Amino acid sequence: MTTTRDTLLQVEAEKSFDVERIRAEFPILNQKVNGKPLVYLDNAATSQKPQVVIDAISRYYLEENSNIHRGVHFLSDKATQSFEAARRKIQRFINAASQKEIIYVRGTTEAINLVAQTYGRRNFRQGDEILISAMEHHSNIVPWQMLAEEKGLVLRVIPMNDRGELFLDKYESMFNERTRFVSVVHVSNALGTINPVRLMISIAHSHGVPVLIDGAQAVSHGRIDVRDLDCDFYAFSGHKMYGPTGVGILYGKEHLLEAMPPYQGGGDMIRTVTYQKTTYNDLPYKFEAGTPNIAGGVGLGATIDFLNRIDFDAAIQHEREVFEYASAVLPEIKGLRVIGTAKEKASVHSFTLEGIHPHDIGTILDDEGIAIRTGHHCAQPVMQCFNIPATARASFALYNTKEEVETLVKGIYRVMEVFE
Ligand code: C6P
Repeated sequence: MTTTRDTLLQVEAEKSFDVERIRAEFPILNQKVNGKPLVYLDNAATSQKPQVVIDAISRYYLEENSNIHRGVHFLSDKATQSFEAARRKIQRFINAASQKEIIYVRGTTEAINLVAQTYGRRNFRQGDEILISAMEHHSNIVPWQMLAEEKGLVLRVIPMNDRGELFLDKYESMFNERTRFVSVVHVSNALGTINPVRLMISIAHSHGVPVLIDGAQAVSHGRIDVRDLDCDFYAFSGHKMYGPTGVGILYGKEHLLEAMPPYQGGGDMIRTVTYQKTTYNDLPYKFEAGTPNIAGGVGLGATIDFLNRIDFDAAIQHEREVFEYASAVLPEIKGLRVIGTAKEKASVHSFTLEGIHPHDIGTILDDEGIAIRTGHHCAQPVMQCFNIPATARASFALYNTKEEVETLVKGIYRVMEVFE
């Protein structure tokens, strides 16, 4: 007879983190590249997807495919339910107060553009100031620059030190009566720095200024609680957190979203339309014009189920141990310079090798079956700050292992041999 205690023990056992069992859930990892076992260390660009997410997308198309919020028929109802159930899972995952605060978008880039083009266009006037940081991805620079050009705004940049940490005292002193908005990255994709966003938000709020957090690199490396952070907006992409491409989330506080004009016009975002006047739908649909990425939303819901099932906290702990191992061994390589040495870091190791262009590092590592990213990582101003054209970047996920770090180190020595 199975007792409650047996069941509890079984659940606990399921939850303890076994990296080999997790790797088995990611079929793509089990392959050879250039005759060597694949070592996938380009997770900051996009993470791999577990079988359950691939199956959920496939099942959606095989069994449920239909347009949502529109039909009275069986399939439309089923598809709508799956898509909306996923929204509620995402809401719980980031601890948002209401599903009205969860807007489906294409990804982080679209989420930031949405806020710039709606909240920003409505609320900013000539001479108003927006604060961003010195370590932003282009997605959190260009949308604000475009708006600044159109409306005569001033974009101000919170500086950082040579370890890649923001100067918080300087940040605080940048607020004045023209400061209208702060938009900062949670975890830098080029440096790995974890910014103290909770503190930064409370400083901004003490000046009455709302804050958007670019969480593209943060959601898969730690628990995000938007109410605890008290951020006004939080943006992230499904594909960097083991979910599908083409779907992401803008979280926004309900009262802010309520007061914002729509982003795009079209189907589903309206309540009534005449040639004279259109009235808009309720949240969150007001911001979701046209047929959304339904399969993507369903896939993202399955991703959340996956993260909950495997014990996300244990996975984060495992990833942290692998990352710390890499942090210890990489700097020991002679001629290797780590770019971004902040005290608080996650997932990303950017580096250069003396006398060797990062693209050559990437190409030779690829011969060894190791996938990393090389270049400016869509963060050209960060490269300018460090006076380098590019870096090689190894970025980690919950399925990476210490053995893979060792393969990377051997690969780097191989690169150096080639250039000797
Ligand atoms: N960074 C990287 O290799 P999208 O493309 O919309 O899903 O995410 C954009 C984005 C925004 N902010 C940060 C901090 C990011 O890292 C990214 C995407 C990838 O670093 C692709 S350039």
